[in-house]
Amino acid sequence: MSDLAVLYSFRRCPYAMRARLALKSSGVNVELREIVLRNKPEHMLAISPKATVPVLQLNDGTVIDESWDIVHWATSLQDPNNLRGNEQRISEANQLVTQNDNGFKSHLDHYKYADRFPAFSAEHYRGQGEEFLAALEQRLGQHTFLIDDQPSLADIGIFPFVRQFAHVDIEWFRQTPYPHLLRWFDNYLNANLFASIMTKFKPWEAGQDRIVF
Ligand SMILES: N[C@@H](CCC(=O)N[C@@H](CS)C(=O)NCC(=O)O)C(=O)O
Repeated sequence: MSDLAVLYSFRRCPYAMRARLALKSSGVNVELREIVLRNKPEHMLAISPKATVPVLQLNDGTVIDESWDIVHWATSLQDPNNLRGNEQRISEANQLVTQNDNGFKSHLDHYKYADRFPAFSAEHYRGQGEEFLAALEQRLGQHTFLIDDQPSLADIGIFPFVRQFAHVDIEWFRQTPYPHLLRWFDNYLNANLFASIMTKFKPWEAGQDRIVF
């Protein structure tokens, strides 16, 4: 058995991105197994029948298959960039990420795949998602990052979703009246941390050399 925890991940999944951002930021190494959603490895399905990525299996067999739990696991082990901070900062990040996951993500999916949700137009769904962007803009007008002037769990937890929303129609996104959000977006997009989690890997196959991430 590997001495490293194993992470099943999918490069373009925002939940998996959030987990990889936390792992890279913390410096906790794992064995990365890239998957494709239409062909999930048997081992991944065996340890996590709900069949979503990311999935992390620790060497004692424990399975963590919620991205936000992986973020907490990694940053609790070590947190050189101080993403966590005190209880209040962590709790604020948890609340914002809950809004992202329980509200914004659904608007994002409806906007991105509007043809599958013909009840309303893409613009309608975009407008619903935009309310969250406006709330982020307000925060980012007050400080450099979402919680304060330093990156926190909230920034790595939410950035991948804003990025996906932006890329549905990047020209629209760039002309929105949210200068602070655009600054924050560009800052993260161009950051080495983000580049470091977007390396492309071939889908994992049993028996291959392990990829230490
Ligand atoms: N709440 C889960 C959601 C993960 C999730 O929905 N991941 C998507 C990909 S972005 C997935 O694996 N979907 C299953 C599929 O498309 O087969 C988490 O935070 O980890």
